[in-house]
Amino acid sequence: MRINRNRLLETLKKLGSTGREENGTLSRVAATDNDKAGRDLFVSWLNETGLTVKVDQMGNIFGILETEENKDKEPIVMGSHIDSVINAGIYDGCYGVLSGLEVIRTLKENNYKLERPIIVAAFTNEEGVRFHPDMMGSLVFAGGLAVEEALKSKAIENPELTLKSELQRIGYYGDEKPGFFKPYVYLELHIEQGPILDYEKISIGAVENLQGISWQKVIVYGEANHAGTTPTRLRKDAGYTTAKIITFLRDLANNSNEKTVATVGTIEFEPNAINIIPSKSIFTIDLRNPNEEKLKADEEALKNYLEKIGEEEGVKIETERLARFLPVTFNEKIVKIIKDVAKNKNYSYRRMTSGAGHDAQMMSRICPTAMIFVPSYKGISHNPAEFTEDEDLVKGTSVLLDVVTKL
Ligand code: HGY
Ligand code: MN
Ligand code: MN
Repeated sequence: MRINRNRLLETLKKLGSTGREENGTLSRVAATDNDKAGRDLFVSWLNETGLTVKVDQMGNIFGILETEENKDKEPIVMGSHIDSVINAGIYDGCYGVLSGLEVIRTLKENNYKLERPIIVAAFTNEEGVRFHPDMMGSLVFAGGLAVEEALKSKAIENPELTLKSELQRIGYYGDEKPGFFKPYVYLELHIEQGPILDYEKISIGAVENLQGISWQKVIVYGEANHAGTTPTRLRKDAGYTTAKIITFLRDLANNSNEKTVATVGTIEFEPNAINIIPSKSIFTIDLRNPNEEKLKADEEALKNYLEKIGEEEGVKIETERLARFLPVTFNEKIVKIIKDVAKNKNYSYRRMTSGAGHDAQMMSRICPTAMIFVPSYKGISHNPAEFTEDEDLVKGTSVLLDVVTKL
């Protein structure tokens, strides 16, 4: 039994060209019209394939293939997400969802006798760009956040809009209660989004664990003042303070032999004028480490630094927790099956850690879970230059098919 290579690549390209901005960039950000366009296309493919389509209150979409005989058994679930970051590539998330669809299509065409139902899932707001935290749809499905809570989260561009109002607006505020079924296993095929497989020329990553994530929003309150007349020693400069915090974070990462990574991805000054010392700075910190003790120590070091620099600069600093996820270890039995399948197909493979967050991080709370990676060209991701060779894409989906039949 072999997947249909052209159909897989076709669906990837088609979804990749859906929900683009006028200027051609791909930003299918959660619960926007662009996201709706991608969702509608995916649902049309599920219907075309004759699957039962269910949507839950978080807008998570499930394509279900079950029979009279097997419908009471826990299903095998292959999932990921089809929402994207701003100005994204076409593979992040979509590759895993469309590979799940391709696997189901292949099983169906070959009248494969399924012991269990099989489901392809597309989780809402994996990226967490517009609504915090990220991996939100799978987090709620896995019982890590109450659905009422999640639906109240506000859109960062307009606090009038909530996830609920936006899901209703795009027609994906579904009836099913998140967690309306318990998976037998959860498998997520994803591009690595990092440089290891590409650098080492290895085709398949058997992902054994995923690092912890800490997201915070920081607000620095300084004092607006004249850029020309105010002597440096009298300044309460929110901008300068922010710059000191960003360099502190880089030093923290550089000094961590346990590979801490730190990112300040968003920043805004008020009043944001060339000749006014910023009175306020609002920015976000993304801190990650595979080791929970180390991540906690990093958060502690940051907290102490904020107190110190606040004193020194005479500014007030507030923080708000946006997301905090523990590192997870995936199911060793499934990781072994992934390795065995890759080996039987004579594909090169290696065990590895995921640097990125994924829905699998949440689903591992409720069922045996593991991930399969394929190489990302030069490790580039969250960038339109994100790229994976067709050969590697096909290998990954073929491994997913064989892992599913083995399970
Ligand atoms: O942030 C992440 O790692 C994921 O892309 N949401
Ligand atoms: Mn992703
Ligand atoms: Mn992503």
